[in-house]
Amino acid sequence: MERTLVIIKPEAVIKKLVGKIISIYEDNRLDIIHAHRVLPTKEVLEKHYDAHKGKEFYDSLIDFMSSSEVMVLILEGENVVNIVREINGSTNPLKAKPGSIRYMFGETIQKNAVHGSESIEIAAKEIDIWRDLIRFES
Ligand code: YYY
Ligand code: MG
Repeated sequence: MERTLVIIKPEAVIKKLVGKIISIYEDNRLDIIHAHRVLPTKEVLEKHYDAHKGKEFYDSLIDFMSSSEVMVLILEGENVVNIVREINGSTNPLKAKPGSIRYMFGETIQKNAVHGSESIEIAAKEIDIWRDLIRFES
């Protein structure tokens, strides 16, 4: 069954939006097969955001994502990668569709509430990158 990695980002955890965000995924019939709250290490974040290394927002992004605990989720379901990207909405909350998580809860392009993997292949890589930190074994 297809899987994806979701990260509920630091500002959304601080604002106690974890329950609301998880409910939105469940209301869309997706299965949360793992959830783990953790302070991300820079080592894991540097692997996770490797594709953005060198971009002007990269250092600030790594600092922000390691500033406070996140909730890491693994979701499972048919077409879950695309469904989650759709539910999350555009990267920039100002451009996200009404009803999407980033529209409702995003503050800025950096503090945009959630991360969702971009493809099935990237999801598998990201799950491996986070595996030890979130104690996910299967
Ligand atoms: O996959 P997605 O999260 O929607 O966007 P990406 O283009 O992969 O960027 C990853 C991450 O980087 C984004 O969620 C916030 C941050 N970011 C930023 O802080 N400033 C930008 N101009 C672009 C992206
Ligand atoms: Mg991305």
